[in-house]
Amino acid sequence: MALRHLRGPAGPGGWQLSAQQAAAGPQQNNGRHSGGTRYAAGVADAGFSAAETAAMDTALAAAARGPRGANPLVGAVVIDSDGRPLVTGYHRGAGTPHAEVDAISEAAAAGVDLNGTTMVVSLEPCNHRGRTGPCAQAIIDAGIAAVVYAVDDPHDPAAGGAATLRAAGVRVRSGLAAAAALDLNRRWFDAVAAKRPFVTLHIAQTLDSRIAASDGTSQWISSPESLADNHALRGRIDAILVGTQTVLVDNPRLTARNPDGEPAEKQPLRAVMGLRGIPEGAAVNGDGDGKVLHLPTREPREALDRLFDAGVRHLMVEGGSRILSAFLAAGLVDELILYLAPTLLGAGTAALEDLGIGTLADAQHWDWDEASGGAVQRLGRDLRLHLRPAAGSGGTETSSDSTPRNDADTAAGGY
Ligand code: AOF
Ligand code: ZN
Repeated sequence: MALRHLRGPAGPGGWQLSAQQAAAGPQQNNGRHSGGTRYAAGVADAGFSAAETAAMDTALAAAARGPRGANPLVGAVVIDSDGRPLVTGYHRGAGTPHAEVDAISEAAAAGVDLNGTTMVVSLEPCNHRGRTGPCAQAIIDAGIAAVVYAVDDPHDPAAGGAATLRAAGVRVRSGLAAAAALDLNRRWFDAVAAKRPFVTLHIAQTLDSRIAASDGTSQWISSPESLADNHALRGRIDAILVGTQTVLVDNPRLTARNPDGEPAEKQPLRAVMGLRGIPEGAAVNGDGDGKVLHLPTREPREALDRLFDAGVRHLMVEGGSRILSAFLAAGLVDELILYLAPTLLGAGTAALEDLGIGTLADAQHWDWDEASGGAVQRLGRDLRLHLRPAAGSGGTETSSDSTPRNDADTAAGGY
């Protein structure tokens, strides 16, 4: 995996446009940028028509409807030679059709001929057959004459679609709305560059940030609707992670289950992090399906490296509070989903422990994430809050040395 055209992180985390993407203007179909036209990303996109610019806005809005995870959010709009939009597609998550194929399928279903049209897409069309694809070939097969895309795909196995399209005679330009497209998937680009899974962290808590009562009872703080939402997420991720403490205390199964309690079709790898072993009879061992992995470490980054080597590209960190805190303190959370129950406990286990923040100036800042269903949703009695780290805040990756050590995090305690 290598990066092409993208640079980063700039300081702790955060992406910058490359000189090519930020300053060179649209890349022309000879594969070299023209050099003559300069544009400030997000201000004016010289070299692109008003119809293409409007189509890219629509594509970015459509992209944001998909779920975050192993794959980036991508949208595609096809316009005719008069600039009229014909179809819009977007990617609905790893394993489902890519945005380009979604748009092409929509056209096929509606009987719309795409010969001679222009596809405007928020990421370079992929060139590989992964879980799906390759999109470049699907575009060629559909007879699409021109492609305008926002940013290059930095993911090596998928990259190279632009060259394939050009070789087939498709006119290709890139750089339109590059800043917005990079920002939409900022943390996904970071994860790809760092060769680690995209990390979603989940907290189910009371109004006063408790995840269990004083006596340890915690089932259930969340509404049935929140639990169902979380199980749907479990069915989309590659792996779910808890600490050994959670295995010893809560003995969770960590399987994805349908609302009727039946196991979902796709099950995540169940990962347990911590130095203590997993007891033989622990529910997490399942029925010997081999989908359980013990990670004998307390370092989030080390756990992520091992999971990445095991093929995990989207991880959900489930708990408990020490694991949640360690990932947050290390800046290794890309997406935060918080189920907030209208309940008070006043005492009990707090969702988070010390994050190593001693003064307000060091606070972690988060943005409300309007993508993937919105920043705030009502799920039964609960609120589901959706956030992502603010650019350049404490929520960006730091060295693991900054992970706070707890007194309890010893041989006796730990994860
Ligand atoms: C596209 N269009 O809508 C998306 C792309 O495993 P796969 O087959 O789903 O491929 C995943 C990779 O494809 C992902 O890492 C990224 O490089 C690219 N995502 N590409 O042409 C899309 N989501
Ligand atoms: Zn693709």
